[in-house]
Amino acid sequence: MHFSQVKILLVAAGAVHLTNAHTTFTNFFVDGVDQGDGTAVRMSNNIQQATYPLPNVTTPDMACGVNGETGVARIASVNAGSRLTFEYRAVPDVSTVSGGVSIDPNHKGPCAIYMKKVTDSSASNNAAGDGWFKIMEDGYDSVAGKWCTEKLIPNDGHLSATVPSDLAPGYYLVRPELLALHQADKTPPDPQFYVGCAQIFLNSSGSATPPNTVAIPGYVNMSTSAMTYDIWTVPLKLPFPDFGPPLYTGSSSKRSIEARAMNQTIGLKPEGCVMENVNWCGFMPASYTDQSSCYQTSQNCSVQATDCYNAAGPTGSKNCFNWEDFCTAIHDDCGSSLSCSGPPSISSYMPGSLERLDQSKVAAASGPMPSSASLSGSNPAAPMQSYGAEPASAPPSAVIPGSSRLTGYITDTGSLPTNGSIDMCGSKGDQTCAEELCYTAVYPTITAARGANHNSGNVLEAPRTRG
Ligand SMILES: [Cu+2]
Repeated sequence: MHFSQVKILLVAAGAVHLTNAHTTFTNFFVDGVDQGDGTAVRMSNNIQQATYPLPNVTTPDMACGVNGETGVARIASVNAGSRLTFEYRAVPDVSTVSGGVSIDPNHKGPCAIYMKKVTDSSASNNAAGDGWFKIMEDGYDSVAGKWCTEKLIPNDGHLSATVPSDLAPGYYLVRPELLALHQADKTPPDPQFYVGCAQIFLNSSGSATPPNTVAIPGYVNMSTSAMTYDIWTVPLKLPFPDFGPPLYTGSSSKRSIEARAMNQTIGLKPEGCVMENVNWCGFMPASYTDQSSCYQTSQNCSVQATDCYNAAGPTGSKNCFNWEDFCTAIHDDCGSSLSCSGPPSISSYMPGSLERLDQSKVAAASGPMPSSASLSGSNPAAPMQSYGAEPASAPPSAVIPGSSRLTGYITDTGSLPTNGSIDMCGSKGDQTCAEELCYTAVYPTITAARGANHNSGNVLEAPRTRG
C-alpha cells in the first residue's frame, strides 16, 4: 500500500469519527500560549482508544484518565492567576484531519477543572486519591440553552480556568473533566467521563491550601444524582445537580508574607533541547569533519528520530517528521563529499511556532469564570521557557502531510529493505561509504518511518464499545 492510499484511509477514518466523536484532552495553553501537543499532559497511550470515555465512575483512572498514573517528563511553568486553557479533540492527531472537531454535539453535559498539589507532578502514582479541589465548573447555561460541552464545539474544544492567585507555590496536577450525559438516562445508566491531567509548577507568592478537597475516585458514584440526570427531558429539571467539592476561587487579598519562595527544578525543558514532540526532546547531534564521523552523527540523529516516534502517542509525530528531515540532510551530507562537515543548520527544519490564543476571545467564549483578575488580555511575558528557541516570526504550525515524508527511504509500507545499505549509499556514488556504517545509520530511520506510520495510522476504525 502506498502512502497516498494510507492518507486517503486516514481521512476516511477521520470522517467516520466525526459522526460518533468521542474526545480527549490533548494539550493546554498557559495565558494563551500553547505548550505543545501532549507536552506535560498525561493521556492514554492507546492510540486507537485514547478518546474513549472511562468505563465507570469509580475506576482509579477517574483521576487522570487511562495511563494517568504515569508521569511524563515535562512540567509546564505557570504563574498564579494565569489563565489555563485545555483543548479537547475528537481526533488527537490533528495532522491526520483538517477542521477537526472537539466533541460530538450529542455529548451534552457539565465541565469542571480540578487541581491537586503533589510533591512532583512528573512522578508516577500520585493522581488517584485525596487532595483534589475544584477551580472551575460549568453545567447548564439556561440563558444560552447550552451545556458546557456544547460550548466547546464553537470554541475549538477549549475549556478555561484561572488559577487562584493565592495558592501555595509548587507542583500540581490540573485535571479538566467533561461529563457526557447522553446515555445517563438509559438502563443501566452510562455517564461518560473524559479526563486527563496537565503537569504544572505554580510560581506563586501565595500560601493557601484549599480546605475542601475530595478523593478521586470516590467523589461520585452511581448514587450521585448527576450520574443519572436525564438531559433529554423537556423541559430540563433545573438547576442541574452539581457534584464534587465547592468551587475554590481563592482571594487575591489573602496573600501571605510568609510564603516560601520556591523554584521549579523538575520537568523543565532540558538544556540543549532543540526540537520537541510531545515530551520528547531532540539534541543536536555531534559535529563532524569527515565521512566516518558524519555517519556516526547520522546514526545518532536517526536513533533520536526513533525515540521521537516511539514516544509520540495519540497526538502524533508531526515534529518527528521535521527531525527526520534534518537527519536526512545529515545523511545526504555524508554521501555528498569525502570532506563533509556539519551538521547543517537545523533552522529550516524547525516546526512552526506554537499557537497563541486571542485571550479576549477565550474569555468571551468561556463559561462562568471564578475570577475576573486575569481577563485583561494576553500576557506577552507568559511562561515561554518551554519554547524560547522558536522564532516569534515563524509561520503558524503547518499540517505536515505524511504522504510526502520518508519517500527517500521507503516507497511501499508493505516491504522493508533487507539490506539497509540500499540506495542510501549507492545512489550517492559514494564508494567509501562502509556498508556497516551505512546500515546502522539508515536502518533506525526506516524503523522510525514505520513507527510514524503506525502512530498516525488510525487506518482501521477501532470498534466502538460505547456510544
Ligand atoms: Cu462518545
